[in-house]
Amino acid sequence: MIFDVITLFPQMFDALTQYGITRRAAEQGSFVLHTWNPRDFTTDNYRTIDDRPYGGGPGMVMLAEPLAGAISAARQRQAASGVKKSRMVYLSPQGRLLTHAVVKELVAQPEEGLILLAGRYEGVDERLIRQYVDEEISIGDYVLSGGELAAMVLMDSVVRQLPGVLGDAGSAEQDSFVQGLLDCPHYTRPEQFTNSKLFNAEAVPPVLLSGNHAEIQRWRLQQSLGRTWLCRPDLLAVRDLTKEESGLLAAFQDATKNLKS
Ligand code: 9WO
Repeated sequence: MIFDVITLFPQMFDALTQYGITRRAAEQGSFVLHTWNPRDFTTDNYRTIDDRPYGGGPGMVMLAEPLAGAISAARQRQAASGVKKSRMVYLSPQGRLLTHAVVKELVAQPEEGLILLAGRYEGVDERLIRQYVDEEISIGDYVLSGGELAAMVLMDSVVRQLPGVLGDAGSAEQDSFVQGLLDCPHYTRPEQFTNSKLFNAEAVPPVLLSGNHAEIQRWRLQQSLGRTWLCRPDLLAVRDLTKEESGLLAAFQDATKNLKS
């Protein structure tokens, strides 16, 4: 997968290429990331990339021309490396919400190049958006200081779904949301906190120590269903439950009721 990012702060993207799973994915060529600084596409002596908004008001607006220069350079590089179609995405609070379904849609077009525009200041000249941007994507209803972190969130969520990126072949399929459910609880050693000043004694659920894999799988599914019902009932409303799942959830709900009374 090929990403080109238009950004005033290219070094921020080291967070993606220098750490963890996404670093390994870059090293093994699962994705390629190029950054383009609009400042390098300015033509004046001051290398100006912003100006005051028409109509007045606080803050500055990113100039259309340096951005268009950077976008064109990114498109040319993508075309030269064999990309048939580049999809131009602007990260903004006005965009379509990034969900697992959107991530899957992007992963399903690996031959398509993505160009991500990360804005700064109060935003970008609207004519640049109208004439160059195919789609706006939001990562949530809040304002950031710029689009860079949103671009990295998008790329991270896409890259971990690419084939061969997660060591354990089944891991991406087992991720929370892949099944439309929240994740189950996780436990690791020690089995008991003894003499700990930091933790009260609290047992690991015995089923996880039983070695019965079928039972463990059922318990985990039940926990996922129960947590989704408790924390995100909206997710359950858009998903049909199998007979087994309905039974597991009913038992979870029953147990919760007993806790309350
Ligand atoms: C600045 C601002 C100031 C006062 C009132 C409203 C305001 N909105 C903005 C604004 O949206 N600034 C943007 C900062 C300009 C473009 C890049 N920025 C950005 C992108 N902030 N937040 C995002 C973003 C992107 C994707 N998903 C969530 C947030």
